[in-house]
Amino acid sequence: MQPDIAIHRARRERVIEQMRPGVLVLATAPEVIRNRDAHFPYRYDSHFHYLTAFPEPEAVLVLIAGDSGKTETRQILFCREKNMEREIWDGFRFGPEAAREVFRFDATFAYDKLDEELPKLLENQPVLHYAIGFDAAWDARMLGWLNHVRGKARSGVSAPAALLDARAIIDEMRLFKDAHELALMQRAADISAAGHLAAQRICKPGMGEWEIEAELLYHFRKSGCQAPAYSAIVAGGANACVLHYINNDQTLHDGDLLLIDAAGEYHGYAADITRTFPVNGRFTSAQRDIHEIVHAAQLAAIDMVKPGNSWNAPHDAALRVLTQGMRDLKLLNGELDGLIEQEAYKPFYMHKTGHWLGRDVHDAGEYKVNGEWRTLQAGMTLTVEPGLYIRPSEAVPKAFWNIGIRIEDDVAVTLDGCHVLTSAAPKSVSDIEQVMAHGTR
Ligand SMILES: [Mn+2]
Repeated sequence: MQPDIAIHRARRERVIEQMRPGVLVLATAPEVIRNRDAHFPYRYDSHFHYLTAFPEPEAVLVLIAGDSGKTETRQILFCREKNMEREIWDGFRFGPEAAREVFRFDATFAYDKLDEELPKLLENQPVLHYAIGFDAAWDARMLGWLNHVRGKARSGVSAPAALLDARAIIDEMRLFKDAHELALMQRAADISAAGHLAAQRICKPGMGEWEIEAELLYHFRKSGCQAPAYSAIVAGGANACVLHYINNDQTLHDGDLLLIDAAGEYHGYAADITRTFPVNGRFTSAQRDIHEIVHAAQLAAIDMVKPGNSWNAPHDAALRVLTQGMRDLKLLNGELDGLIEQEAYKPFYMHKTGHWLGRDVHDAGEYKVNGEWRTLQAGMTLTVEPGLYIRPSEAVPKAFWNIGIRIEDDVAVTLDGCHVLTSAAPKSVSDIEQVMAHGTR
């Protein structure tokens, strides 16, 4: 898909309207060495790419918002020069001239000219917006440029008197996904769901967690995802009770469950899916009991995702169902409201029920405003992911030991409720057993 450049230019204009008057400077992510002279695969900065669609490293966005109308606004990009020698080794570079036309900037400069040109762009601007503290080396450069401008005070030039975090404006914009973004997220979700379906189809006792991981990554990449959205968790048996287990190097045993938390990234947008199913295709009765509680909690939470509800309403709904379910199974004893109030569920459920989802798997956006949980609104996208994790303990019947179950879907808030982006991944006990026995629901 070609990035829709008009959309990105319009986003920059919206930033300018909110920062007027002032200057914004936003660098993309640096390349990162993996070892010796080998790099990790390059991933641009999410904020930078949201505003530019420009994919190369060594690039800086500058926005200038004059205080009296559009004539003083400018959208500027610094990027690497064309370089035949480097392009033979590393591949195509746009270069400033083509970048200006293709990505619709008013002006572009070579990245090498930052020290020369950037201070000039800071002159006589009252406010500087940049990602303060995000990168120590960049902070040092920025302060150097600021001091350079301050040094010209006697010639009548003023330096920005106020520093603001550029991310405050952009985070809030990124929280609300437009149609273009929702389409990309749906594609990331569809590809990722297909990977989960494939994993359920091939899983058998004796396979390695790494083989299932390979199946997932194969599907993500083959269907067009550029990368996994995060390190896949493929956790058999007791490993499912380790929340961030990513070693994926153990063998899968008959009678155990397998928890998979994995998804792809598609043109900069993440999916985030978790499913838990029996390695041998049939839930034991204890596994089924826990799975049905988590599934019911997840449906109750999804039910609360609608405009006007508090961010925390899905979490509260999930807690209620999880706690009631644990009471029914005698894992907890006491009165429901009291158990919730005392957080008696905490040994079995120690995380929240979701997070914003978008370009980053834990996406930009505040969860509270003025100390109050945020109100859900159309265009917000989040995960809904309750779980139960039961470690061996004298207080728990042995049949439940080492059962770790999480069920996670990606949900977009709509005008009158919500849309589950990831419903193609089999989720219920019956759908999972069907798929594992017959390959299809
Ligand atoms: Mn998640």
